[in-house]
Amino acid sequence: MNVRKFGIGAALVALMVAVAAGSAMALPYNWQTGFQPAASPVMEQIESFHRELLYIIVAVCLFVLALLIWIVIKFRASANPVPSKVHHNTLLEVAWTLIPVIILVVVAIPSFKLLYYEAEIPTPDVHIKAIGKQWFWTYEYPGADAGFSYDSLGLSDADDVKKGEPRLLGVDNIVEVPVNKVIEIETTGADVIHSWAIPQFGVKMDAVPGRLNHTWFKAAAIGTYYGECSELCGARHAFMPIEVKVVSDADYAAWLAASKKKFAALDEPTRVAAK
Ligand SMILES: [Cu+2]
Repeated sequence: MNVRKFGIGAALVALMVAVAAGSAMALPYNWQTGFQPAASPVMEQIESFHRELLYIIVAVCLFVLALLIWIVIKFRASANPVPSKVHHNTLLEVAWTLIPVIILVVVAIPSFKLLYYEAEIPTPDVHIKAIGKQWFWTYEYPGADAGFSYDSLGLSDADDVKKGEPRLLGVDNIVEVPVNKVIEIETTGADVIHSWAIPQFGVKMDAVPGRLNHTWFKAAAIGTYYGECSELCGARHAFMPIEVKVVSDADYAAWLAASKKKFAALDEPTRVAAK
């Protein structure tokens, strides 16, 4: 009983911490049952579709449960010693075929709407290429105002503590993006299949060698968002996190200028070798 009490207490504390931290920094917590708070229009729609499905599923389950209980009681051996041999009931058979079809159509329409909403990328303000590698991410910011690339490696437990990052989620070089702007992410893999995923943005896109996949998000609030490689990619799959810092336009411009200088030096040997 004590263990149980402690578990619920810990869950409540974790919930309060998560609420206090606000939606921008919401991390998963023990005993969590819902999603991390949505921080992009796509994730908001995923959440509301999830809610609609939940209502339908609960209604179907309750209906089936009620039928089962009714049958178990009404047709039990003591109350019904001679079983009925009735079979075929056209009305019933048409109903139990048509009603599930109608339910599936009701589910399919918003489902396809959401799929298209996710797949059709609005005109992007920022374009980033994320290249999955065993076991880190390389990011490229192309374009005249950027034109640099860098590696982003997961931090050790000790470094996470030092930098105040959540365990296994902090990285050395963070991805920065401006708030309320359409960010297009192009993913590919350098060796095996990885997947670039940030739950709060509702983004999960496979990074496949020899292929370019596209996805997008529009971060609704300034803050730091975490994700992980979400395709089993080898021994250190669990150690290639994704960290995205959403900042104001001015901060983004400053970061871009500083990164251009910082990472240009690192790019130099590659450029010479490529000539
Ligand atoms: Cu991976």
